[in-house]
Amino acid sequence: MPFEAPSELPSYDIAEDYTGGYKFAPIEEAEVSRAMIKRYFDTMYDRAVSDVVIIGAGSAGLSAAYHLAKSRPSCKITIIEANVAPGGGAWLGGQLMTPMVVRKPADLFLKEVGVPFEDEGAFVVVKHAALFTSTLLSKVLAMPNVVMMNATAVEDLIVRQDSQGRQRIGGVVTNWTLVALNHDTQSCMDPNTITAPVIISATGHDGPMGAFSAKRLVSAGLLKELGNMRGLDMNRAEPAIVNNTREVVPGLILTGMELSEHDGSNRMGPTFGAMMASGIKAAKEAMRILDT
Ligand code: AHZ
Repeated sequence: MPFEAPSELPSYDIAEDYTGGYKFAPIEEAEVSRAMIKRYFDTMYDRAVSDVVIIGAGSAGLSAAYHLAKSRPSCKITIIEANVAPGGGAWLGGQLMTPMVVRKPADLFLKEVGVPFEDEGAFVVVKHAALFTSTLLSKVLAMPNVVMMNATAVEDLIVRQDSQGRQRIGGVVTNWTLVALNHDTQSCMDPNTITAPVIISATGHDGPMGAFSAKRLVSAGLLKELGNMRGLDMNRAEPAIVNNTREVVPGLILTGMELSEHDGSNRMGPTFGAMMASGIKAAKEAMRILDT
């Protein structure tokens, strides 16, 4: 017998009882499935056309999402994160230690988001990187214009040609990450697409999936070669990442450590202010493009 949703919602007035009589409102398994499926696929249907797609929900991608979503409440922002757990490398500081160092003036972002810290003069320290990431994530996901699809990988970029023959990034090609990781073991498992006039790529430095868009620009012939991330120098690296955050190909903005692979700039190691400021700059770039 197929499950039929009730036409009128019943009301349940069940009190909590922790003395041995705890009861839940009744449920059908199919209701649970449909509650998830309907919302998820309605969201996918809606976000097949987005205003901005952010690839990667690490510290740079989430900072971009926060600033953009707050500045433009009607902008449809879709975050695609390959991992099951969003947050990228920002669950810990350096060498898997918990405190997170943020150089001033990026502490202003912590104040805005509401993350407490200790002031050390030129920099501040958040007691646990996870406090930063969980607070930022909770704010970003609570914004009604933001959707995040995790466990979903960007496998390719949509490249369009304008009337003058110029190449422009017009969206992303997606697949479930578990599918994306199995293209070598199964015959063709075709992907899905999301179109958007602006893509912000924040996939981190090179790694199993990192620097995704920068590497794809090279293989697609849109960038001659990767600059490759240079050695660690906090004083050179942080301003370079923020000041060079930009639209590298029409329609595609790079932010965070992905930019160091594109440009060949230094890494900064375990200091996160540049990720936040670069994310904010990426959001400002996105608004500039949307306004032109
Ligand atoms: O899972 C990745 C991570 O959450 C995600 N990602 C990568 N490729 C993807 C793809 N589709 C969807 N193809 C993808 N998602 O992108 C996120 C990148 O987060 P991150 O924390 O690695 O990068 P970030 O640039 O936001 O922060 C870098 C933090 C670092 S690394 C570093 C150093 O090595 O010196 N220093 C800092 C502060």
